[in-house]
Amino acid sequence: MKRQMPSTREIEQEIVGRVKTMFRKDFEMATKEEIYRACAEVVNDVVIDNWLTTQKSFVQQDPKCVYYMSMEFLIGRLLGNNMINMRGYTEVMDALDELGVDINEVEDQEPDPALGNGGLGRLAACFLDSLATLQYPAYGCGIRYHYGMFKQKIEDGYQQEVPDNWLQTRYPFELQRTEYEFEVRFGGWVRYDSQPDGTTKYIHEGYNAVIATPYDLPVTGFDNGMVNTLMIWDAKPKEVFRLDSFEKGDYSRAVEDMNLARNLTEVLYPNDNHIQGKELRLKQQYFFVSASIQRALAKYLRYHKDIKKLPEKVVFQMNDTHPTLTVAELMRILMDVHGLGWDEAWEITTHCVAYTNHTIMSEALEKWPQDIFKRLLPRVFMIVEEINRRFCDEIRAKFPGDEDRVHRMAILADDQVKMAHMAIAASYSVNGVAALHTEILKNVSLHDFYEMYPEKFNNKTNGITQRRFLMHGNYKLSDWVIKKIGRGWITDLSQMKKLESFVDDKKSLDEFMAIKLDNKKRLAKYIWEHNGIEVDPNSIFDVQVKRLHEYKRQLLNILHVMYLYNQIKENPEMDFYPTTFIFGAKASAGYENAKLIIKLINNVAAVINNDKSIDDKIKVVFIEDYRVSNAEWIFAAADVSEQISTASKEASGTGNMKFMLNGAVTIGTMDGANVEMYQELGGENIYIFGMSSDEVIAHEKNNDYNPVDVMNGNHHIQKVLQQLVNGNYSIDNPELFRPLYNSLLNTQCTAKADTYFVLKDFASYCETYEKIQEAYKDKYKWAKMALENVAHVGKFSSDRTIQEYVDDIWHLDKLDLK
Ligand code: H53
Repeated sequence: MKRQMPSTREIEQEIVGRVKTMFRKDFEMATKEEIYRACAEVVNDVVIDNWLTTQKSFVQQDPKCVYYMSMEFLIGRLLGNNMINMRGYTEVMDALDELGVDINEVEDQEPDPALGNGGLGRLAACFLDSLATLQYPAYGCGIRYHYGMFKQKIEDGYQQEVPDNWLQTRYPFELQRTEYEFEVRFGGWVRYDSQPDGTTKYIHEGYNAVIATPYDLPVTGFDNGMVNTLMIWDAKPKEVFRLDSFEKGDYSRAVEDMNLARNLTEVLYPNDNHIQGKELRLKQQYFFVSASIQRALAKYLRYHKDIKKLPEKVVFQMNDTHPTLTVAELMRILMDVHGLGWDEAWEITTHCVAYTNHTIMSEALEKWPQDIFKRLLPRVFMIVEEINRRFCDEIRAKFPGDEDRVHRMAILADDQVKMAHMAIAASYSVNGVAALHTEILKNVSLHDFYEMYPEKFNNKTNGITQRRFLMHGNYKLSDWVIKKIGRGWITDLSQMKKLESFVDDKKSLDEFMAIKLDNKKRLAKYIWEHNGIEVDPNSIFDVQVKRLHEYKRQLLNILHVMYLYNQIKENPEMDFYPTTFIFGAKASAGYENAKLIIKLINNVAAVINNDKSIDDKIKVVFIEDYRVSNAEWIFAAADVSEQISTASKEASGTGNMKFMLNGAVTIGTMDGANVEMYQELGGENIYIFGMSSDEVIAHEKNNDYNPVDVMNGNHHIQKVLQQLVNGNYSIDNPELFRPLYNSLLNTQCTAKADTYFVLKDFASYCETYEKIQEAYKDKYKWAKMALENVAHVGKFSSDRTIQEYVDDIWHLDKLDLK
């Protein structure tokens, strides 16, 4: 039986009661943090009852279950999310109101669990939300990083990274489960033992071991009593450091084990779409993969005898190549622990694992040096060698005489272990994350593999959860939509189509835009409090928030702002609708150009915002520490959504969908899921510019793009590029932005220039932007366009995505919770 949240009155009493018992305080004396903790316990109480009921149904119904294997889960704060999903948000808000406390301030006390970098990690969190809402049994499997994504401080325009110690105080939503601990082994060597029956036993010796301890977090479904589990693994030494091991001469082993455990889960690597190839990262991968498989198999074997039937009950979805060790580790456990032969183990493994590819960027493709891999995981490496040997034979059988192809596709080649190749060789499904991306995988980047296994390839266009990104982040719009079309969209986003009947109704459009204005005021206040910049809520809010990466082209955006500023300076009377350009982005700590782009944005902001002569026509704001919690407010306040990646490079994008859901109009390239947004919206409700992916790919292939030619033909570009290096935006150090200038023009001839076609797309971007300016002046035209975006967002719910994964790949059974 689903347990409901109590009434407002009861919640109020419970909060007061909890404050008393937890902190020995009268409510009036409690800090905001203590009130947050009390609220969390009130909500937890309901969540845990439902968690127990869900577990009981699991045992009774024995459904097939997906293990979503991911190095990242960018879950964001859970209090608000759980209150929404338990249908108790308003009740808690009212109860707190009665007690004279603002719910936003209480929610603000929760650390933002930032166990991910960007799109990939947030997608995993949206998927868990949808799985629980659709009542599908699922476990998220990840790592309990002690330090999540760093906090970003901007000092003198530069990004500074500050550690994110989210576990400094106890996190109220996690539950340590020591009863599900497992051992994970690293290093050592493998001894062969011939058995009397002619088989060989492989014995792993001389290893270092750690104990993996899971912490379970509840994943609540919307209004259905379903609570799935996200297990994040922490490490501890197998044996606490003991003096007797010192006496036994094992001192260094004991210290090694302790250090290994201490380092393993310490920190999330802060790279998005870029792999650094650090040994510790490979250890992290093996650690959580091994522990998760062990727990999954233990759970399976508690209720089933026949390990060969594992694929009937278990599927491991590998989120990018990061958890690809799942393939070899599952093989190892099936053979070395459960005594199966190679063929039996391979049969099971290849029916249990599926792989999602999230990028075509070559720097994101994981390749591990074989020597490191072998030293760290000697037995697993042997298995990879055998997988590779058999896989190469299979290629030869299908394409006789084509040794080039064998070399291109091999898992072990060029002294490296190619993780994507192993993932594809073993998975029964390989999917891309947007239609265009999947086509590029099939026809270009994974073409060899597509020719070998066409049946494995499929597309699953990404999605987002409307519960967090509308109901929680933009409750005013959410309430308005409920008033207009009812509540069905909360679990069936396609119902947003019903808003079509209001797109020509001026009264409705007025209401809709009044909500946008309120949200802009909320963000303007945030900007004032955090940046000390006054922005006009009546100006156009033009927003680009996402990770800083050259392919995402924040540089194109800021160069365009510099161009607009030049235009206004040259023609002060020019007709220009005041616009606030808002940026938010973290750069990987070692990514020099990305960090310099942040500095450029901040310097441009300083110059423009302080230039009285332009009458506040342009304001530029860089929002510090962009993260899930402030993102919700930013999406709600946006008029224009910037989705301007170089066509073919953004696999899907999910920010684009969050803006659309909140009624922003997109300016974007035909890249990733923008293409499908265009199809859903029709050309009138989205602004498309720039080269197509085919054109980009052709230029890359032919190597025939010369940015200098583009510059020579466009004096606006010449001017902004000059301003990059003449001290206009860096008076003290005119050379400061030279590396960006060089990256575009390559005057040094050290590398390829303008890899991401910023200059090539510049003119088209400027022209298209003028149309946005024009459109915004017509209030109802704009309002209609914005509402059309909400009305056509249905496809981009992660509920739709998850249903497709279930239908085509996972084949899960819904849990009956009655
Ligand atoms: O994954 C998102 C996509 C987005 C893509 C992103 C991503 C990462 O965040 C990290 C690594 C990686 O390979 C891909 O860049 O386009 O929307 C979810 O699929």
